[in-house]
Amino acid sequence: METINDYLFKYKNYIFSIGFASPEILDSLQSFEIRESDVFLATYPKSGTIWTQQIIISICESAGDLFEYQNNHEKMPWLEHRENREDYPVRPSPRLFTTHLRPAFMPPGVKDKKAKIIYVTRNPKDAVVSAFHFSQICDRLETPKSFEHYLENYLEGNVSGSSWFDHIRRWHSVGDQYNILFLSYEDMIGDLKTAVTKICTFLGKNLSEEDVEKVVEKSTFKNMKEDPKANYKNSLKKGDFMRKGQISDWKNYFTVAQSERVDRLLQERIGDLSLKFVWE
Ligand code: PPS
Repeated sequence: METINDYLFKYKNYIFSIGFASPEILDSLQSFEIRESDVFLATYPKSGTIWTQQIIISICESAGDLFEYQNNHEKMPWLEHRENREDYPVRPSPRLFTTHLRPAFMPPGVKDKKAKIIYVTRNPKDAVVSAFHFSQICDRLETPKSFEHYLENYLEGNVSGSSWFDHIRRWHSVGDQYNILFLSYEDMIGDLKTAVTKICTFLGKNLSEEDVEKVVEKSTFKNMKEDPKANYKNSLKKGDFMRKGQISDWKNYFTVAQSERVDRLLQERIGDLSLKFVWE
C-alpha cells in the first residue's frame, strides 16, 4: 500500500480514498462467497451510482424482496467500504452490493457468471465536472485548486478511482466472462422507463406496467432529491450528491482545447471499444 497524500492511497495499482476502504478488506474479497442471487452495481465514481441503486432497490422491493435496512446505503452497501460488513455472510438473498472497484478486485466467484453485475458509464466530461464539485463538498477528498488542475489529475488517473479510461476498458473487457448488463447515464436520462425495463429483465423481475411506472417515478432526479433514503444527504456536511443531474454541464467548464484533448484521449485509450458517448 502506498499513501499518496492525506486523502488517497494506492493499492494494487488502484487509488482509493483513505478511510473508506483498506488493503485488508480488498484482500478479503478474494475469498468472499458469492451467491447466484447476488447483484452488483459497478461504476466509476460520479457515473450515476446512487441513481442506479435507487432503481435496483425499487425494482426488488416492488417484486416483493424485503430489506430490513432504512436507507439505500445500507440496503446496497459498497463492497469495498469498512462499515456494516459483519452481516454480509448472513444477509437474506438477494444481496445487493455497490462498488467502484475494477474487475480484478471482485470476488472470483462472479467470474463463473454466478452473480449479476450492472455496469453504468457516464461520459467522462460530465463525470469529471461532477467529481470536481463533489471534491469540494466531501471532506474525505482534497478540495481542488481549480477545474484545470483537477482535470489534469483526473486525466492522469491521480484521483480516487484511478483512470476513468482504465475503468471503462477493464470492465468492458470482462463482458464475456461475467453476467453483466452495460448501461449508460445518458441512456437513463434519455429514456428512464426503457432503462428500468432493461434492468427488470436482467434481474428476472417481472413487474407490471404500473409498478415499472412507480419505479420510474421514485427514481426521477426531483423525487430522489427529496427522498432521504436515497439522496445520501446525511453523509455530507455541506452540499448535495444530487447536484444537477444533467447531460452537458461540462460545456460550462471545459475550454475548446480541454474538450478536444479528452476527445483525442478517448480515441487513443478506448477507441477500439467502439463505445458511443452522448455529449448533450
Ligand atoms: S458516487 O459518489 O460515485 O456514488 O456518485 P454517483 O451517484 O455515481 O454520481 C452522482 C451524480 O449522479 C447524479 N444523479 C442523478 N442524475 C439524474 N437523475 C437522478 N435521479 C440522479 N441521481 C443522481 C447526481 O446529480 C450527480 O451528478 P451531477 O452532474 O453532479 O449532478
